[in-house]
Amino acid sequence: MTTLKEYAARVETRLDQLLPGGGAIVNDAMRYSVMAGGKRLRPAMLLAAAEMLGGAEEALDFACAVEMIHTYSLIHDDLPGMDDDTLRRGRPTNHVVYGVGQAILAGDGLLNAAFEVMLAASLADAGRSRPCLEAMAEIARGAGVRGMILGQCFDLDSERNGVPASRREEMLETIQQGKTACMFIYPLRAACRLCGADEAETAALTAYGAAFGLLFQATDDLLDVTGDSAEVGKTLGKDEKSGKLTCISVYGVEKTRSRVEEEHVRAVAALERFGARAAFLRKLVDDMVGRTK
Ligand code: GRG
Repeated sequence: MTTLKEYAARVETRLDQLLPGGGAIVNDAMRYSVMAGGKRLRPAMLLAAAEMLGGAEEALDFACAVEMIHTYSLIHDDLPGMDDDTLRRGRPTNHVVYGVGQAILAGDGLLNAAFEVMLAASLADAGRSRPCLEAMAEIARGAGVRGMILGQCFDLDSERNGVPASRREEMLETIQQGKTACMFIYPLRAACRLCGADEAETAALTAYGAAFGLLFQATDDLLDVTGDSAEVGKTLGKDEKSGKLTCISVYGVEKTRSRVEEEHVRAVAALERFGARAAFLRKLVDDMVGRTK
């Protein structure tokens, strides 16, 4: 079985080739955040799902595009107008190093570069354009205003304007489904499109992605109160201070732990139909349960 480390190494080698070289500060700023490490969970998931479904030559470039979009979202999330953070992936955040203006451009540049990469893959072989474009549509859907951006929008709005007690649970679900789970669900669905998966396989991987995403966010919320900042590589303990809607503020630590267990069971169940071929995806979610970074 391929390990997360091996998938991450493949992705990093290809990202290095795909990212534009020097010549302008924005290129340095893009590289600074992309090459700062990161767990590479989303691209690894796309690659592993594609392999499990029979493989697709374009999967690696699509995986890199997903990592570019994810990194853009982190750069923008750290800006003073959003989460206002100074530490990410164990390094000073992009705007601390390059200034707010360049950090905005670096995020914009990464989002655009992701679509350039996916379009280039889609145009490279006329016979493969349809599945590539369908995969690109999945990723655009997940990252857009019905997915990650929507989640971030409600996150910012609830922090700024508050949420009535009667709507906190529902709002938390909307935020976490959007800002976190969509960036697992839709890359998996993209792998399904690239590989011509059938409806049942696509539904199963969608269910896995949703459970994984909610589990991942719940463990992220737990780490914010129980984790070690040096190990996690970002500032911790901020959620409570900012009055953010999190699993902890809505459910408390114990219920959040139970939720992690429930989503774990759901994620594993969703993989059943794939049997031994899903070994990597199964291990990935197992490893998330007690993660410390
Ligand atoms: C700016 C449109 C826009 C969206 C921002 C990603 C995001 C949405 C906000 C970052 C803050 C946050 C808690 C997001 C939830 C998802 C999450 C935990 C992201 C961090 O992902 P990891 O842990 O990061 O996979 P690495 O650095 O390992 O890639």
